[in-house]
Amino acid sequence: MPEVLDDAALIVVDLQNDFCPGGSLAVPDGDAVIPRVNRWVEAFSAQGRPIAYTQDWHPADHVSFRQRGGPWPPHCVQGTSGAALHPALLVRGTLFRKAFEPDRDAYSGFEGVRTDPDGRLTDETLARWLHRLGVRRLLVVGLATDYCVRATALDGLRGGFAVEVDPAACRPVDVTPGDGERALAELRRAGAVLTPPDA
Ligand code: VGL
Ligand code: ZN
Repeated sequence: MPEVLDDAALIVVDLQNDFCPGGSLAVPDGDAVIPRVNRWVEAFSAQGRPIAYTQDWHPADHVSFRQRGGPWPPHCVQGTSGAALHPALLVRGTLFRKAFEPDRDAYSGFEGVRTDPDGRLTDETLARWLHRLGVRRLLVVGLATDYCVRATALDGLRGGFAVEVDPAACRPVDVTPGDGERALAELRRAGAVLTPPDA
């Protein structure tokens, strides 16, 4: 079992059907990260450490969609199967939803709010929840390296957390080839630690 520090939380970013093969905004090989992510979920939950799952959660007329002049095909529309977490993902934690306002996009999990067990949005942000639980370090994994993983990790660093990103548990969209690698280099420069592949 990989090592988990006692002030750490795991942040699983947007491991949703639409970002996996067959989805409307499929990240190449997106579902290939699931075994490695599940291993982290097992390790964090065995240590009793918090796990946050972020979920891109757009209204049907979201500003990021092409029909409104945005860069993306429609994806992760609230309540659809495309927006659901991938069925092979182990879910043992708390769900945070983001980008649910029609006219505003949000890549970072830190723009998300906690959902209660009935799936209703609360007003508790991810940062507030992490502080409430005494978390000081984050391990960030999921999709996509060059968008929501990048934005979440950078916000974590700005918020004063020690941030680790496991590249083997992430995949990029790579709209331009190399975007994923550039995002990892930027994260390292900003102070994030990249998990070695043999962790
Ligand atoms: C994402 C593009 C659009 C992501 C979300 O989760 O990385 N990418 N919406
Ligand atoms: Zn989105």
